[in-house]
Amino acid sequence: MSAIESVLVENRVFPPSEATIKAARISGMPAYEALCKEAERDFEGFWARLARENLQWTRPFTKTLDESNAPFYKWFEDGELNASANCLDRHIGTPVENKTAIVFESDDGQVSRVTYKELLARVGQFANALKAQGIRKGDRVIIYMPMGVEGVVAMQACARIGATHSVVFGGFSAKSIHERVIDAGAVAVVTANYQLRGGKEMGLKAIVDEALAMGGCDSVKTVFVYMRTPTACNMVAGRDKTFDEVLKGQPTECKPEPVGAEHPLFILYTSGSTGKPKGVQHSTGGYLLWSKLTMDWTFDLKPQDLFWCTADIGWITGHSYVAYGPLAAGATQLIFEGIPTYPHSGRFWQMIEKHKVSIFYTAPTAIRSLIKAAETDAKVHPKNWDLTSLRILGTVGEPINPEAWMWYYRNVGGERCPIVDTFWQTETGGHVITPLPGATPLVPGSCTLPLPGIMAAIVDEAGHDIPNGSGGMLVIKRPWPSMIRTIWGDPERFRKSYFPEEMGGRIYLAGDGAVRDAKTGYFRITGRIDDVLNVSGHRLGTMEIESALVSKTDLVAEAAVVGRPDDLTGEAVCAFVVLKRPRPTGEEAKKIANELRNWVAKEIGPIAKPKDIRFGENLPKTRSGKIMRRLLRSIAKGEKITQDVTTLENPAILDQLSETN
Ligand code: 6R9
Repeated sequence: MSAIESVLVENRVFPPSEATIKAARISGMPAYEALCKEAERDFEGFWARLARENLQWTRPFTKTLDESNAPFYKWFEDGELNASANCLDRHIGTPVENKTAIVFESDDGQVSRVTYKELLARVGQFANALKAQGIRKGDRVIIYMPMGVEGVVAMQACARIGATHSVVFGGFSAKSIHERVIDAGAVAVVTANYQLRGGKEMGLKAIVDEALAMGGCDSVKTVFVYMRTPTACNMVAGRDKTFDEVLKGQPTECKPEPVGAEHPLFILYTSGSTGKPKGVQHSTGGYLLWSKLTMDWTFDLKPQDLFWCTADIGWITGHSYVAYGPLAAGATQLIFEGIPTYPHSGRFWQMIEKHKVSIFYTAPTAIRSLIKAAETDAKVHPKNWDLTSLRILGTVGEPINPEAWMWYYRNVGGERCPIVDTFWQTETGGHVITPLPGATPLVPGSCTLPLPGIMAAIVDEAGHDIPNGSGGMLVIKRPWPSMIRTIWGDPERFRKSYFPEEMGGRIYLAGDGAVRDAKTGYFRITGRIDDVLNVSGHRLGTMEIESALVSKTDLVAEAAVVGRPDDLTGEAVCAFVVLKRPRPTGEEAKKIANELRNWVAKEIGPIAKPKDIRFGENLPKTRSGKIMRRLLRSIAKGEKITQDVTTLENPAILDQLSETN
């Protein structure tokens, strides 16, 4: 596509076809607007209606929303339900019970299927195994698992007995697990001996062992080990038990434990702008309502759909649109163990053809890398596969550039499938701003309009509305059911991070910049306004990476991390480092840069590895000693320096910091 076209396409509009509108659950813009009006007219009544229609309550709620202790909002508080019962038991005795819940494709292409009835039995049996190991309602369980049925079973089993799970992404380090075990006070870890990705067997249990050996993890009494491969792994007597051992003799029936609607279903750690990752705490009732509702609204789910969300269960997307939403909605979903580039970069397209996927949900970063692959090797271009089963496409995790959007629309969707560019966050629990496939006219690169009941706006620092056409901070002015409830163990940080006093302390600050189109009011997200980077759709705190770097105390004196734009990963990590020895150059600099990259991978995970590492004798600072991050961002981008640098003690460092290694 030419550069001119790519600029023009931003003004192009793709309305849904008449047929799509006619067949959709939310059929046309008037239907969307009617829901928005209903929410405005009777906010609580709207949510109460949806909560009653979409969830099964063992004890009905009588109060919808409690704002008395804002921003600690409570939804459906006196109601009781069980999340697992709402995902599984509710389908028993209906035509869904014998429907396939999960189609699993392993890394090496083997396919297996589980029906709802079978999944319920597996969840029940694992829930009994958890109980037999003394795990009770309210306990926290860490899950560190590969992508597969067992990870979902573990999450659902926790939910079934009222234990709060905290899934740690399989690419995170021992140190990350250690931090989360301690912060959450976990009593157990569920893991696998190995995971299989891209034809490689990678240890998971060994990393758990390393984490638990770091000290302070006495709360962990049991480690459940799923034997994904026949390869043996270290087992600590008395603590570690294989799935086979714990499941043996356990009945498949386990009564779901009713919990209050506000009971914490899970904690999911995510990067913030300061300090260690935040344990985002989600509720049971409001969260589940949202994941079910958005399956129907955003994905227009139909009984015959084959839904595929490619996200890992270690991320919020894998919670809402793998572990909970599709099951609560009674969908058949595909779960894939491997990676999009193995054994070749046409794997996704091949799998869509093979399983007749009808709804496909992935990240812009995956699309960009597959575009690049298809452009260099015609054999992996999507045109080599029959993708006519697709009817809806989705993206999540970062802004999608109009070029990538157009490519996805044309080459994957055959100019037939609406693309839902879903904006949301770990904290929002599910989609908040997104097109609806049978209603919203699409504009490439825009997440378009808020879902009904989401009072999204763009404001200035004081919380005043900014007119359409000008950029500002994205906020949500009223609470919504699936919002973050608190930061686990740190309510003050919750309040400070998301509900700034300057805005009155009740409005949710998303942490993203956004602008609304002057004519249509459509939202376009312009990226984070805090010190959070988005690398391939993964959130990373600059502070976290800085702490990791300076924790290499034999080598690093000081470090500053910023993001810079990257064609493939959206943003790339760029680290400026002052060593405790003379500034290295040439081969030595390359060697140390690699050593530091591997160190960061070990401390946080490979996704946090800095792409650029630059060495200076010192860092540019203001008179008061603050690192001039804006200046560093310009240097990282390779821009000409226009900022005032007269306060710099040693202007020569600007040249030093421009050299990459
Ligand atoms: C679901 C998820 C949240 C951050 C968010 C924003 C970015 C997500 C986006 C998007 C533009 C979209 N983001 N979706 N930016 N358009 N459709 O990704 O959660 O990992 O917590 O990241 O991702 O910057 O603030 P999480």
